Amino acid sequence: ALSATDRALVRALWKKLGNNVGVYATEALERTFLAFPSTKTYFPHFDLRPGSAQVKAHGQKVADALTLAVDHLDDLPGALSALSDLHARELRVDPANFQLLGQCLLVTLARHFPGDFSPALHASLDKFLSHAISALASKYR
Ligand code: ZNH
Repeated sequence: ALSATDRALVRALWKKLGNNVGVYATEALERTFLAFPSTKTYFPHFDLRPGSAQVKAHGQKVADALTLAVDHLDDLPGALSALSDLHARELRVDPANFQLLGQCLLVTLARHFPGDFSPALHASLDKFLSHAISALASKYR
């Protein structure tokens, strides 16, 4: 589980991101599509070029889900349960892809906030993302 320190570090970072979580989530998505092109196959109906309004809108949705998760660190499976259902049953996204987006989010935030990105924050953010990802994967079976 996430320790009190993990929670505090993740919450402090989220506070710093403020209204820009969508900006970073969008950048992380763009990075995911470039670094791991197979992820693009889930978005045949999207314009995936950098700066795409569709990717930006989707980035904001992903950001809102992550912010909801940060607000429910005590119950990530509950907070992400409906979204897990959607990905498992309707979208049918291979959950291995969640790790790729998680990794790209970590790299994106590290690049924008190098001064904040201590090994301790790195570890806590990685833990948070792993827990959120396993909650998102929980309805697959
Ligand atoms: Zn996902 C959708 C979240 C990952 C694919 N997503 C979505 C949404 C959200 C999310 C919120 C919206 C929903 C509604 O509308 O209701 N995701 C998310 C998160 C994550 C994810 C949080 C992690 C972390 N996804 C993912 C991946 C992929 C995906 C990795 C692949 C690759 N999603 C998807 C799709 C969709 C979604 C395809 C649908 C889109 C449209 O719009 O169409």
